[in-house]
Amino acid sequence: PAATKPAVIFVLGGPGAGKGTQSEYIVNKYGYVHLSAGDLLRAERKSGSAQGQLIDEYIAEGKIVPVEITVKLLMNAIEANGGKRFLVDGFPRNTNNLSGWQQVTGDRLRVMGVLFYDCPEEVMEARLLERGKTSGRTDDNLESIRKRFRTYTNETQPILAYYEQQGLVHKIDGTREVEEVWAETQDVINAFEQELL
Ligand code: UP5
Ligand code: MG
Repeated sequence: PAATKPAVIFVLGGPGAGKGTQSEYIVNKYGYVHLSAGDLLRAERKSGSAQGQLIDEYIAEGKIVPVEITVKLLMNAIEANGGKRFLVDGFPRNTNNLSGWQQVTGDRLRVMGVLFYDCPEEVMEARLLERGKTSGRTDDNLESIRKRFRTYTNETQPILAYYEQQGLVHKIDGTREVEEVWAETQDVINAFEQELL
């Protein structure tokens, strides 16, 4: 029955919009399991597997890694976890991601909706350049950041439009202070929690 299926919330928004920050808050308050597709890919890269080199290049170029790799990492993490509620952060990012996900998950998971952090590029760029001073992320430099923006606009925004048409997108202004963004985020999660009762 639908109520017993694991629930999934997608967390989308441009690079630096605040997906990871808000996801951590949600995890702490509501006990969702946070699955950052980017974090999983970065960890896989470090594992030194054969795929590592490919992932490395895609990330530095701001390109989207082939879905077979990403979906496998996500499904492994979902299956390894007894959790019932998942935040899938930074995925699906293009139509290839979307169809790959749908193919693999079928109707085994319940997609509750999409948290969309909306933020202009100037704000995101400033945040990422600041973070880049200490993050060690190979894509937190101006050249990679601009490539990430282009990929986001060309490939990820159409995915948001797709979910928007289904009435699943909850758009949140991500430019404000973290605590203000968090206040609105909680309203959305509380509504999901009501639906899951
Ligand atoms: N910050 C956050 N919120 C703030 C606020 N309200 N006010 C002021 N500052 C705020 O935040 C970024 C920075 O801003 C931090 O310093 C934070 O303190 C500050 P964060 O919460 O980390 O934002 P987030 O949206 O998570 O930014 P991130 O850089 O992680 O976004 P990306 O979407 O670029 O990164 P991701 O890890 O998802 O993907 C990286 C790459 O992996 C992609 O470019 C792609 O190459 C690859 N990838 C795939 O190929 N497929 C996938 O499915 C996923 C990723
Ligand atoms: Mg992130």
